[in-house]
Amino acid sequence: MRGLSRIAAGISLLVLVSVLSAGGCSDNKKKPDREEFVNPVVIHSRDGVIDEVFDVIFSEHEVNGRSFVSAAYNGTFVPPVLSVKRGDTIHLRVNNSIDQMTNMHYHGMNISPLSPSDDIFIMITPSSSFDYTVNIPEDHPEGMFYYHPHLYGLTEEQIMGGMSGGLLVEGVLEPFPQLEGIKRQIMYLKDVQIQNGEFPPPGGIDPSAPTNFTVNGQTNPVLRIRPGETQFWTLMNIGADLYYDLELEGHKFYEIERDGNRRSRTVEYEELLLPTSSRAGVLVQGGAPGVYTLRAKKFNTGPQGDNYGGATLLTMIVEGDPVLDPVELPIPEAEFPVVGNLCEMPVQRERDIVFSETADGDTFFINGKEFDPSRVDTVVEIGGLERWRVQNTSGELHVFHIHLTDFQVCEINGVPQPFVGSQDTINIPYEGQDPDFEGPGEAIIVIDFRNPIIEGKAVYHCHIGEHEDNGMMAVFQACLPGTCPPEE
Ligand SMILES: [Cu+2]
Repeated sequence: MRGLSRIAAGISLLVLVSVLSAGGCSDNKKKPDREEFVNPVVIHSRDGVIDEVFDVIFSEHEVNGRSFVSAAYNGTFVPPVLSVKRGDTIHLRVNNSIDQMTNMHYHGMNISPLSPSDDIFIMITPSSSFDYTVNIPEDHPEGMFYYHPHLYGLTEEQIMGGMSGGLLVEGVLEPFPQLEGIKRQIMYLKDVQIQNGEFPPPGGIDPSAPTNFTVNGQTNPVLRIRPGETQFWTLMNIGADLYYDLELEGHKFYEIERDGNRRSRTVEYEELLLPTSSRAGVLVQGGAPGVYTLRAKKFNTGPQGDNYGGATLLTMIVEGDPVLDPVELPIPEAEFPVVGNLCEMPVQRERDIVFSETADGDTFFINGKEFDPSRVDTVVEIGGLERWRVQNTSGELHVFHIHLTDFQVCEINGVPQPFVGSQDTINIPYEGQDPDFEGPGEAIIVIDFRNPIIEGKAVYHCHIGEHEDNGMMAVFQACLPGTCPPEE
């Protein structure tokens, strides 16, 4: 957290009380008619192509009965899911009609970082446009990705204002015939702070401040399921800063997809932690008839970090005729396509990556340096795997994310992790969080740098918007053997 947060923390109780009474804190507002849960609009590719225009405009939105103005794609807080198949092409024109720069990143996608594809060094200046072309390879992982701006210093506020939405590569359920035709529910988990009736001014977001939790822009909508019915939910933490520690009363999450990768087997959770930018594809099966809540629990990111209040995200009503022949859960492991265990494979290189911050929590570093887009911090030779030890010497959690590829988590604070597949985001414990583990918190991951499509420059960073915007980001250059520049 930043110094601002400290000051705000002192008066947070007072603020909380006034916001609660104004109905600002999610589930405390009693409405006579609860809204039904609504999926985001889905735009499907046609003849292998999506051709869309996103106008970035200041527009008025209503969340939890309160209105505010923020920059958004085509004026909506809940932009569409772009749904493609392997081998498709996305043509996306971004028109910048706000008074800030912006750009677009295709989070988690295994695509080219070269312009006009996933080049996050592009800056679209006010009153100008950029035409992105994203070619999705024929062997691209299937699952849920997302798009959001990646403009250094402005990412947090642009995302919180609504600029993030789903990018679906279809096909993740295909190996499982028993899931054919099941209902799919896509849930954008986003929060927005509204201060004195307005979206926070530049630099005004305080991650610890009271906020409005939403699912697809809705506040605690009702979602219905039959007893024994199995639905596929994609829970997407696509907000600016928050962790979501999720609990579905009386029900389990059966995860079969994480971060746009099919798992190697079903992973069962009573409680599912989604750091910023994580997406989980989970099967949920309706239990006994009744009313159950999906809650984000209160969450503390550490002594140097932030406190998020909890909220009810939605209410699940189990009702109607029971399904007579429910899908057997978990899905048997034998039905999952085989995935290689990267943690057991030889690596070409090992590195140490250290996340740190100043004592006042205002400035953030990777390996002692603040982000500089003109510097190359890490040169990676394409063709192999690398084992990275990502350490956190600060007193708050950070979220490691790398562009263009995925990694497998091998160890967290010395504890070997079960093999469940790859992901693009991992929470890094803070120093001292685990009394049994001495020194900085750490995760050991193996990153896949084998795909030549990643040739070019991209970044790895903390995905907490506040930290990323204040220095916690570094550049990597992926090069083909024989073409690599010397490392600085
Ligand atoms: Cu961080």
